[in-house]
Order: sequence, then C-alpha cells, then structure tokens
Amino acid sequence: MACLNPQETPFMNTPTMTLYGTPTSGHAHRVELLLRMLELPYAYVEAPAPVRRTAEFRKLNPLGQIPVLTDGELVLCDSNAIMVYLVKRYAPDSGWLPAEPVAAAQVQRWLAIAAGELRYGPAAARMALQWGMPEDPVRAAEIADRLLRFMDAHLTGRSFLAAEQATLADLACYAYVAHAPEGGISLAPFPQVRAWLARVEALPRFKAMPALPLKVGV
Ligand SMILES: N[C@@H](CCC(=O)N[C@@H](CS)C(=O)NCC(=O)O)C(=O)O
Repeated sequence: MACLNPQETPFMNTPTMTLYGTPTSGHAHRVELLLRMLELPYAYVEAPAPVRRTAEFRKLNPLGQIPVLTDGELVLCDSNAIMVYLVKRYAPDSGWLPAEPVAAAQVQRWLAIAAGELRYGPAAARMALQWGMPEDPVRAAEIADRLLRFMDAHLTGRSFLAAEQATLADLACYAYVAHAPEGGISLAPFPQVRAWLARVEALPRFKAMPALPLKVGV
C-alpha cells in the first residue's frame, strides 16, 4: 500500500522515488531518515514478509529484502548502498558523506559495522525476542555488548560517530541501537551512546521508528 501523509511530511510533494519498507525495519528506517533530512519527496510502500516473497517483489530485489528504493527506472537495494546513492545523486556537497579521506574511511567503517556487529548483535537479539526468528539470542547479546562498549568509548568526547557533524554513519547505526532494549539489550550502562542517540533525535526532520514491547529496561 502506498502511503503519503501530507500532514506529517509537508515538504514531500511530487514524489519521484518510492521506498519499500516496513515501519519496524531499522534498515528501511535509516533510508527514510535520510530522505526526510535531505527533504526529498518519496512515496512509501509497505512490503512485509508475504509481499517480499512475491515474484513481483523478487524482480525488485532477488534477495527478498527491504529496503528497496526506486528512482524512476532505477532500482536500488541495500540500505547503505541506497544512502550512498541518495547523497551522491542529490546532496554531493553535503556533509552526510564527506570527501575528506579520513572522514570518508570512518563513514565506511561504520557502515560496515552497521551491516556486521549491529545486524548480528542488537538487531538479531530484537528479531529473536520480538518475532521468534532463528537467531541465537545469547550470541547476539555477546556481540551487542562488545559493540556497545566500543561505541560508548568511541563517543566519549565526540558528538557523532565518524565526523564532527552527523553523517551516514549515524543514520545507519541509529535505529538498531535505539531499539536494542526491544531485544533485551539494556542501554543503561552506556551513557555516551544514549547521549548520541539524543543528538541524532534532535536532527531536523528526525522521525522515530515505532516502539515494540520492551524486553528489558532502557
Ligand atoms: N543488507 C541489507 C539487509 C536488509 C535486511 O536484512 N532487511 C530485512 C528487514 S529489516 C529483510 O528484508 N529480511 C528478509 C529476509 O532477509 O528474508 C540492507 O542493508 O538493506
């Protein structure tokens, strides 16, 4: 179902792009955040699991995953790849994907962490506890603990993950960290991480991902 809410997204007129996602997918959420922050018009199509299994959807993404972004005839898959495209295509001189070599490398590092430790730590724990998906919650909790300890130390004395301003690194890592308590991962021991989440939430046009039942105190 295509959803456009003109009241909530007043700047989003004449969409040329369509984002396929679900409201509780952190992978789709990071793309939606960037579309909003770049003030790019887009239509939103919900693609829950039964839709993702259809032949029509598999033509868009043979891996059967969301998010998918279409921009005219162009079809792009993978959240981090989509974000890189959006910045390079529509906001090349913005700070979201810095050109400076060290900052560029730092952003790539955090995109890799988002696809690695974040996916197999906090996101996997949430998938196991919220949807009973075949993930190992004990292993996921171990990976999450290692990641969050590292993030907390890394963010000491820093405002954002990869540069002095917010970059794609912050958008990629936000949702599955913010929603870690839904997978039984408490953020209480990580004050620098919680302060960073608040800074991301304070960015213009931020939109929260809907909350699921907490499995542990925040
Ligand atoms: N590397 C992909 C992973 C996306 C992903 O795992 N999406 C989940 C929803 S959050 C999905 O579609 N899972 C269905 C499946 O893997 O069959 C990305 O960053 O977009």
